Amino acid sequence: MSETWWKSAVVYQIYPRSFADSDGDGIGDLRGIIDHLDHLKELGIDVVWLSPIYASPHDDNGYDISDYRAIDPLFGTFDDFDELLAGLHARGIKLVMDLVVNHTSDEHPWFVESASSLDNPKRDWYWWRPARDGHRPGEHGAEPNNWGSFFSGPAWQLDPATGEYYLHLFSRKQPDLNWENPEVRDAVYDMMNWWLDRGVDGFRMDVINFISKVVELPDGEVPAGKLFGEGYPFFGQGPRIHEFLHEMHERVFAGRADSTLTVGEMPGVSVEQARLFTDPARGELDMVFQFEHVDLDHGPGGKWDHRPASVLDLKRNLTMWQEGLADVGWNSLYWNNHDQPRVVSRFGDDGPEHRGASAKALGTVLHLMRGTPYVYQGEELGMANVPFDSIDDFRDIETLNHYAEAVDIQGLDAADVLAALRRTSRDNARTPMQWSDAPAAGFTTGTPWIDANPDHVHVNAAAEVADPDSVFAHYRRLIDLRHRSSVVADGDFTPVLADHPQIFGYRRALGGRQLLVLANLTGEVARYDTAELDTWRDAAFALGNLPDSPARGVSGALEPWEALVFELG
Ligand code: TEU
Repeated sequence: MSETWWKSAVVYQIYPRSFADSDGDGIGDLRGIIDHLDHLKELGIDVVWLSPIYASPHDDNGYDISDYRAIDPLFGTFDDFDELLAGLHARGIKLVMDLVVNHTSDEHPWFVESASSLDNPKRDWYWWRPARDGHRPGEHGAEPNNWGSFFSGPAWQLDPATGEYYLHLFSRKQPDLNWENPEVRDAVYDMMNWWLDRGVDGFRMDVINFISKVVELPDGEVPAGKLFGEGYPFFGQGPRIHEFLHEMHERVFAGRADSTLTVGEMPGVSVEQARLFTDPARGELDMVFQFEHVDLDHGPGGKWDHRPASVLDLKRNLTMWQEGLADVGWNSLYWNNHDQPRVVSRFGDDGPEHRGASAKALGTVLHLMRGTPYVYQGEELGMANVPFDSIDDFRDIETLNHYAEAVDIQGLDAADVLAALRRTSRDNARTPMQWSDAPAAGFTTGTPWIDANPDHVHVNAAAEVADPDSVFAHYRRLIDLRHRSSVVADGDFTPVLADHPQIFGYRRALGGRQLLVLANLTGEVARYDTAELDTWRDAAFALGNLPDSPARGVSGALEPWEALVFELG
């Protein structure tokens, strides 16, 4: 297998808690995944990225790990894991695990030891600091710096037993590991090799750009109206990040490069930085998850402060990333994951008339760009955001903490905050996978840990897999086209109709063969000048998302949410 096998691969993300429950406890598990492997095979995907299944107190649904070498009993056993891995490999599907090593759970033995005393040998495995000068521990303002947590509140927690604070960029139960300490790095690399030696095919690396921090941990600027300082300049892409990632590459992936996939989740990464992280000559990562396109609808107040993103906003940013990584490096391509609201509700139209067409149009423009596409569970069905109407319906720590801080501390209107949660909460991505129109969407025979979307009665796999006009069928055709056409995997990217306010258009070319992608990403008819597309008048129709798309041709008009793909050469 070539070292860049992933250039023609498609990855499917499974959030195990919400995928399929086999034992009726209302929580997804490994046997539930085993029972649905043929769904993945039918879709045609090449790799599964499995969100954490390790031992965890589940403060952040498994992204708080208490034992990296144990399967959480909630999800099953190592026998189940081995059966899942064998079942995937038997279908030609690789397995990429989620690697969460910027932090552990506070219940991990490493942290329990580290916290046990000021002079414990593992004290320096985490970021411990005394109260800020002139303050006593526990006093207001005594935190060692002014950084805020991503999950609301300060990024420091006082440990009364030792009178010092520990750093947690996420929840209090997710203390940050100190990567400056070579013992920490050795323990992580050892664990990674242990999983790869068991047959795992790579890792998705959680906030991996946060592992190098400016060791002085200085205060950040406090934006207007905010409670805490901006720590990102001091923990995102710190001074040793490339050194650490290259060291990891040498200690773990060297010698395995032709069969593994590494993708680094990097909130805040720029395209210039991504060129360095994914340049094969540098031996760091194969690709990264960047966040610019999914931050476009964040207003000045951040993710909960919504501002509509235009088609021009979206296509200009995606084009910049295509052009920025054209000559070196590689893009990962995604709309959805377990942290993002459902794209059909966000950038499409989840109403009954256009849900299917807009889901297919968004899938088309994503999958035929240059990069490796990621499909998040349910995206292949066109699953939408959930109309929760009470804070009691939500489960996500980030969501619940934000609601409490916004309503109880900042005094914002509860109805307004709830509206923002309905639009943006991570729980939109975490409702049960919709297998059928049965109660709880066929996800469980019990009571699901979070309510299923009521629309499962008509948006579900049972209804779509057999329907040639379904979102599922369209995703299957997109994946098949990537597998069949080296133009999709290796071709270059050139925008067309670049200033059109409704149409995202681009051309892919490799040797004498070309693809043209035209997608109207609005609910109104889009008219365009065919002048720059004259050579496409007689092109072969390759793919479309409406019943009469094959007849459309390059005609100067696209129906609402219509996507067309043509082939030349
Ligand atoms: O997410 C990191 C991250 O950037 C999140 O703050 C994400 O951007 C935010 O939740 C979107 O609103 C990773 C995991 O994907 C996430 O599930 C974990 O909660 C987080 O790290 C901590 O491990």
